[in-house]
This record gives sequence, structure tokens and C-alpha cells, in this order.
Amino acid sequence: MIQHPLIAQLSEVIRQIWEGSLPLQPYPLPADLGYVEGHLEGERVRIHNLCYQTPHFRKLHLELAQVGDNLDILHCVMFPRTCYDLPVFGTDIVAGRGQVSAAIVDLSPTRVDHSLPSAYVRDLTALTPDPFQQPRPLPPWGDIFSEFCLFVRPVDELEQQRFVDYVGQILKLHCQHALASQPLSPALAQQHQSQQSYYCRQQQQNDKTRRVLERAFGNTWTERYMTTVLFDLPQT
Ligand code: BLA
Repeated sequence: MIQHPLIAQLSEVIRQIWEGSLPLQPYPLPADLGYVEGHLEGERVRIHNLCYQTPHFRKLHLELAQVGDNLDILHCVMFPRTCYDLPVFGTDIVAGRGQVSAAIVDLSPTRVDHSLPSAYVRDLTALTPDPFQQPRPLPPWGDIFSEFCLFVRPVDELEQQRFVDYVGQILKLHCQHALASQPLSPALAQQHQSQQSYYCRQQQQNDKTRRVLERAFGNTWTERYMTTVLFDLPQT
């Protein structure tokens, strides 16, 4: 199956920005989970993972998944080390039969009061994209996202391009802010750790992701994958 062009394009944008702006080190994924293929009852699922860490990020994760010959998924999360006052960057694109049904991107707060650092608020406000024709409502577990969260079904190539451009811009500004970020006090770091844990636990409740994986890999594998590869909790 050919990768949806929006997914191919965004994965290229993410890799280039990571490579061009961050001091990447390898991240040791569990040995058997870098490339995986499953085909239990439903369709075949293939997953490619790319994973790094840096001084500011405990984990940079880009995952490309293909399900049967009609679902194509890009998943990316940048988990900051909890001793920095940095949000969690996350993006997900789901495309089926040539159509993108979901495109989401956010810089999600890790402060206890759910605010973003003022420099982020300033820059994100300045970058606000032109409106999309089909915004989508967030699910109940989506209380982790910021007021800047963009969740849409892009209706045409123009909107797809607008989405990729926006993700590229906020990813660049995030890398710049991260590189300049200084460590927090242990007490504050503890708060960021518990907020990031909450982010992970909420994401683990995404039944749409879970169902796709369960059909191909079964319940036990999926539980392990969602809690160790996709959304593992930060260590204290
Ligand atoms: C939705 N995620 C979905 C959907 C599928 C997946 C099939 C439904 C598409 C739709 O409603 O149109 C599947 N996503 C996957 C799979 C993986 C994946 C299998 O990442 C990985 C292997 N999800 C994330 C991240 C965010 C995210 C990082 O992984 C956001 C930063 C969001 N995905 C997200 C949201 C929905 C979604 C909000 C819609 C959920 C809903 O409407 O109930």
C-alpha cells in the first residue's frame, strides 16, 4: 500500500526539523518493538518506529503504521524530561482510502494549572492558522489538550498543506524554546511529572487506537504496547 502523501510529507518535515535542530541520541525501545507486524483476526498491521532522546526530551517518537490496505497512520509525540517547563508536542494523522479523517496537533500543557509558558502563548497566538472547514470535537479524554489544539478533517489539498505547514512551524518553535529551557526545582519537576503521567493515562484511553492494535496483535500485546511504547509514564 502506498503511504498517503500527507503522511509521507509530514514524517519528512518532522525528521528534518529533529535532525536540523536537536542533538539526537538513540532511544532504546524494547528490542522486539522497533518494527512489528501483526495479523490476528482482522487486517495486517505494520508499524515502523523511530525513536530518539536528547538532553531536554526523554523520548521523541515518530511512528508510521499501515493497517490492511486502507488505513495509514502517523503518530508523533515528544515527551519532555520532567525537569523542564515544556509542553508535550503531539500529532496524529489518520488516513483511509485516500481521505484524511483526522489530523490533530497540539502542544499540551504539563503545568499543574494547565497553562502554557507565556512565550508559547505569544508565539502560538501569532501563528494561528486560517480556519479549517471541518473542525472535529475532542473526545472526553481530550481534556489534556491546550486551547491551541487543532483537530480537523482537512477537506482538500489546500487544507492538508495548511496543516503540514502549521505543524512544521510549531515544531520549530518548540525545538527553539526547548533548547533554551533551564531545569526546574525538584518540587516543580514533580508536578510536571504527575501532569505528564496524566497525559499518558488519558491517551491510553483512546479506544480507536486500541481497537486497531487489538484486532491485529491481541489484547495483551496491545496493553503492553500502549503503556510501554506509545504512552509510557515518566519516571520520578
Ligand atoms: C483518532 N486514532 C484515531 C483514530 C484511529 C487512530 C483509527 C480514528 C480516526 C477518526 O476518528 O477519524 C489510530 N492512532 C491510531 C493508531 C495509532 C495512533 C493505531 O497514533 C498508533 C499506532 N492520538 C495520538 C496522539 C494524539 C492522538 C499523539 O496517538 C494527539 C496528540 C489523538 N487520535 C487522536 C484523537 C482522535 C484520534 C483526538 C479522535 C478520537 C475520537 O474522536 O474519539
